[in-house]
Amino acid sequence: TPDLLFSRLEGLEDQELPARPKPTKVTVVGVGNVGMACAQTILTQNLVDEIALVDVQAEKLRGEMLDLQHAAAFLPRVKIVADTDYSVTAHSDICIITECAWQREGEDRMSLVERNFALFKNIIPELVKYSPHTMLLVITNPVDILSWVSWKLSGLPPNRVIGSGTNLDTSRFRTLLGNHFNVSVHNVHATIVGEHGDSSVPLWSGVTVGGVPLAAFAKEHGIATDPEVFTKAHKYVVDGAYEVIKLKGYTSWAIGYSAAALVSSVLRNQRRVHPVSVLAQGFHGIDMEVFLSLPSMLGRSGVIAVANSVLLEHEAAMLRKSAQAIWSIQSKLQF
Ligand code: 6V0
Repeated sequence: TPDLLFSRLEGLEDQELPARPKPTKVTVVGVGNVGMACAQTILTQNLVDEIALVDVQAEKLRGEMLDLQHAAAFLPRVKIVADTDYSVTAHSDICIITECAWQREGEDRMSLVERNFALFKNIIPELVKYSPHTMLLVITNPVDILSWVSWKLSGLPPNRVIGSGTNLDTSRFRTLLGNHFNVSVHNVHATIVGEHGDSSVPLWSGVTVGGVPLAAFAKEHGIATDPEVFTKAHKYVVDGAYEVIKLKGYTSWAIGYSAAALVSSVLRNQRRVHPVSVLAQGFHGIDMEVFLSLPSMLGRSGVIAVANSVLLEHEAAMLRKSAQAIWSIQSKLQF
C-alpha cells in the first residue's frame, strides 16, 4: 500500500492546508480527428489539470482515453477521464464541442445543420447542467450557426460562448504572408473576420508586416496593388482547408493548436485578441442575431471585449452579406 511504500515526514496533512484554487478542467465532446487533436495539444501544452472526453462511441472513447493515459510518464500530471455520461464533465472551465453527425453523400448544408442541431439539443443542456459556469468553445461546422445555437440552448451570457471561427483562417493567412515576405509569422499582423470558410473577409487594410502597414507603404512608394492578387491570396487561404481534406481526409493539427491557443488565452487570462465567432449583432451595421468572427479580447471571464475595427465600406458590406446568408439558414431552425 502507499503507506508502506512511503514514510511521512512530520507536517501538515493535505486537508489542513489552505484551500487551493479549483483544478482547471477542459471537456472535449467528440473524440474524432479534431477532438483528439484538441485534447492532445492542450495536454502537451500543460494548460489544465483535468481533461474529460465524451463521445457516443463507448469503445473508441475508452481506447482514446487509455492511449492518452499511457503517455503519463512523458507528460505533466493531468487527470484524463472519459465517459458517455455527461457527469464526467462536471466543473469544466471550458467545454470544447467537436462532435459531428456523419455527413451523408450529397447531403445539403441545411440538412447537416438540422442533424447537428438535433445533437446539440441534447449535448448543450447536459454540459451546462454539470458546469453551469463553463465557457463553450464550438468547433463543429458550420461553426458560426452552431455557436449561435449553443448560445441559445445554453442560456449562458454571450461572452461565455465562442466559436473557433476564423482563428484558424487567420493563421493560414498570416502564414501565407510570412512565407511571401520571408519573415516570422509572429511579425505579420493580419486578420480574417466574418464567416468561417468561403465567405470570410480578409482585412487587407489592416495588414502590417514588421510594423509596416502594407497598404500605406504601397501607396507611398507608388506600388500598384492588383485586386486580383488579393483575391487569389484569399482563395488560397480558403482552399487550404479543402486541400488538406483532399490529401489526408480531414484537418486536425492546425485546428487543435488553434483551440489550445484559445484555451490558453482564457484560462491564463492573457487578454490576447483572437478573431473568434461572437455575437456580432450591433457591429458594423449587422442587425441580426448572428455569430461571426470579430477580433475579440479573451481572458478568464471569456470574451472581455470586441475590437471596434475600422473597416473599409466594402469589407463591412461583405460582413453584412455573410450575416444575411447565415441568418437565412439559422432562422429556419425550430427550438
Ligand atoms: P469525426 O472524426 O467524424 O469525429 C466526430 C466525433 O463526434 C465522432 O467520434 C463521433 O462519434 C462523435 N459524435 C457523434 N455524435 C455525437 C454525440 N451525440 N455526442 C458526442 N459525440 C458524438 O469528425 P472530425 O473530428 O474530423 O470533425 C469534427 C467537426 O469539426 C466537423 O464538424 C468539422 O467540420 C469541424 N471542423 C471545424 C474546424 C473549424 O475551424 N471550425 C476545422 C476543422 C474541422
